[in-house]
Amino acid sequence: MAAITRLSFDVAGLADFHASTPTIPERAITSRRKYRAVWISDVHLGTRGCNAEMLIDFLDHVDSEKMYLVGDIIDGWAMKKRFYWPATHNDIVWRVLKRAKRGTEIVYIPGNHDEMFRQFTGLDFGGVKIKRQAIHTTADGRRLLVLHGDEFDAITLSHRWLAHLGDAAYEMMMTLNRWLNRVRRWMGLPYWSLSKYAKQKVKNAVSFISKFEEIVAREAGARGVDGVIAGHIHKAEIRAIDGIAYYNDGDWVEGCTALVEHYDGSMEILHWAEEMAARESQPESEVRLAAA
Ligand SMILES: [Mn+2]
Repeated sequence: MAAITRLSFDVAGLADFHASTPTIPERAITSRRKYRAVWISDVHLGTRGCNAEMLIDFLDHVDSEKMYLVGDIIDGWAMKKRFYWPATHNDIVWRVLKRAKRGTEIVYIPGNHDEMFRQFTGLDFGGVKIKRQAIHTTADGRRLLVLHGDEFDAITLSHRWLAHLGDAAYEMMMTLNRWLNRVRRWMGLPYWSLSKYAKQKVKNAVSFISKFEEIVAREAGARGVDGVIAGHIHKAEIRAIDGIAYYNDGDWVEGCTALVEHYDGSMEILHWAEEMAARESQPESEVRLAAA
């Protein structure tokens, strides 16, 4: 509970953000690619797994009229265990609030890792509206239900491994596996695979993902909308399931993806690690950005 109090203190401190400056300076806004709407989720701020620099780069290159934060933005679970909050994580909060101030309509739908924000549903923090769910109407008139997705955890039971995403637990298990087998070899014992056990878990995860997608799409169909946008499972996706458009914006722990809506209503997944790699091989575009 102590960590929650500490987190609340940090949230209260956000009021000073407009007067502060980020540690990584913000780049020119004139050259930003603009979309009608952007969805990001599963950022897991407060964990070592969060690719903060990559998200900062994304926010500095992409702009939108509307932005949805689809949950697990801040990882309250991880912060309860161990407080971790580097300056780059503040830089992300700073950029989101700055964006709201500039006129981007921002909707924050807390997930299960940041469920402490659900108590603020209906409130507005510096232009960031907190909601449990939202309906987004695309430029081509489609109604899409936006939710985090943990609502379906009770139905999709084999999800416990998800708690370890954005956590060092999985990596630690792999390291442990190496050491364990080094000792076993030294003792003349055969290889025993802890990683095989882990892979079995991942195999279960694959069937979990398709099950999740189908259940979420079915629920959207039952609610009479044209499609659904979720996060939660760290798997970016655009596909039709029984006539319902299923979208998932992915995450910023492994995939580093965002979902965007173009001005004609078409949707696309941006793979930011690939975008950054492509830009590095074409340094002139970076020069143009700096000059703008
Ligand atoms: Mn989640």
